[in-house]
Amino acid sequence: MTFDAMLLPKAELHLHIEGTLEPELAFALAARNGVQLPFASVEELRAAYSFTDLQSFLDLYYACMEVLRTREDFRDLAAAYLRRAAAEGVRHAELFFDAQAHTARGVAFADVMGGLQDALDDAALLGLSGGLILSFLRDQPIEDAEAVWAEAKGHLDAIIGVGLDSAEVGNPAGKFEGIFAEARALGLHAVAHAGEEGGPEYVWDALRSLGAERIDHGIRSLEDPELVRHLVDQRVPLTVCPFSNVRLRAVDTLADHPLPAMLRAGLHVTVNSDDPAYFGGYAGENIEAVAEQFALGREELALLARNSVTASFASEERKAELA
Ligand code: ES4
Ligand code: ZN
Repeated sequence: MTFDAMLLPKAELHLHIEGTLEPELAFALAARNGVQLPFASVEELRAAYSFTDLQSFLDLYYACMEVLRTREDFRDLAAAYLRRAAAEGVRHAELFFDAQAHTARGVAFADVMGGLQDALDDAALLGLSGGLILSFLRDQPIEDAEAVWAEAKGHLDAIIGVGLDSAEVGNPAGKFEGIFAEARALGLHAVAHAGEEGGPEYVWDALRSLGAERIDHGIRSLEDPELVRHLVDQRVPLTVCPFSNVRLRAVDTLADHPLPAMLRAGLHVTVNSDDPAYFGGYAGENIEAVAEQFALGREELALLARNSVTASFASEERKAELA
């Protein structure tokens, strides 16, 4: 029997929970909430999953979020994701959520958090651990981030960290420095998307301005040898998302993906799914595809799985269980 890369026990560290909204669930929630999607059918929506860059994806991603309105919606969304993840060997999942995208539409922060936490609590009964990372939208006014952050401080026990996402180029991290400093002082972890479409200077910016402990994507880090040295020396994990990079045209094809070069450079790389409903696969499919594309052996796959656990924010006890 061949080794099944898909089922490798692992941690998922780069997953936007809103990016797990499958078209079928989007239409079910639209009907439940009396919301109109700008597509006539599941097939028509799926046919729109053809992106030219990050922004073309984000436009659809934010449009589909309109169907998420109640605590129950967020619970159902996360429950569906966690069920699927568990079936693919995910034992620990850290979920980004874009609170600003919901509060801006009049959805209560407590309903977003509460629904996601309900699903994580249920998943814990099945042996799947995890946590929530409050992600700020780097292309939106800092005042919106501050308003969400003020609310989040009333729910610190339910958040493991803060993150930064959305349109990267032209939106440097600096304006979020104050929030991230405060979050870190309160004991939260800090991560940031960088080096996805933007160059290595965005990775330096995330490290220096935000104190980011992990870099989400970071694929363009290889363009700066000094940065690579720094990331290797400091063992900064990079949460790489192969399908995402192909679908958003950050790389031409999977064969052109820098994952093997990143591994050869000694970077602490993990493989993740980003927005799996939109990009063609979950963590298991991403791992399986790179395993096949780059003929990764058992040792390299075991390294990727081990990296995902060591780069996670699970407790040391939990990491030992997952090792
Ligand atoms: C995202 Cl792929 C990606 N990049 C940046 N921000 C995002 N939010 C959701 N998916
Ligand atoms: Zn992402």
